[in-house]
Amino acid sequence: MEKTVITYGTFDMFHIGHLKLLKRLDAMGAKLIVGVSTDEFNDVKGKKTLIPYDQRAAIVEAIDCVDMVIPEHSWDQKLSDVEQYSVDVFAIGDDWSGKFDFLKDYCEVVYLERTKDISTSGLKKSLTRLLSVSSEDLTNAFNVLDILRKELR
Ligand code: C2G
Repeated sequence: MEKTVITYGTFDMFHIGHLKLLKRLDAMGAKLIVGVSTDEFNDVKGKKTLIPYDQRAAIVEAIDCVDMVIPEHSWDQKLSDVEQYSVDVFAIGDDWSGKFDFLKDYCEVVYLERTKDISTSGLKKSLTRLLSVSSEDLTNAFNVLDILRKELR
């Protein structure tokens, strides 16, 4: 029997952790619905995003294994979504473990292990470190590289 699976997330700065999760969800069912958090809802979640909702949603929608993207406007829409889309499985990363057990009366609830060593916040920190390098340091680094390149010829 074909299953409908739903998940929700911000999917800011889309990365391999997001992709692996969506692919694992795809393997669980025939139809994968993804609720992408709107910018307004991210304010409620206290999440600062770099990429606006329309672009985050377009990226998720472009992924082969995703059948439908819906906006996630609030914490409270999951139950009505489960009913509206006849969802068989609600799944999300285990950073949310236990948080959505109330859905167990309406559909299967699965928490999947997060992909290690990758996160949007980690990517942002790396970017900040990279951008905080002064132009003088960069120039010096390039000069050293130039010298090394000449030495190695
Ligand atoms: N994820 C993962 N591995 C990572 C990072 C994220 O498996 N290294 C998963 C998360 O567990 C989540 C999904 O990818 O299931 C999207 O992650 P976020 O964009 O951080 O979503 P979040 O802000 O947790 O929003 O109502 C639920 C919320 O909207 C979830």
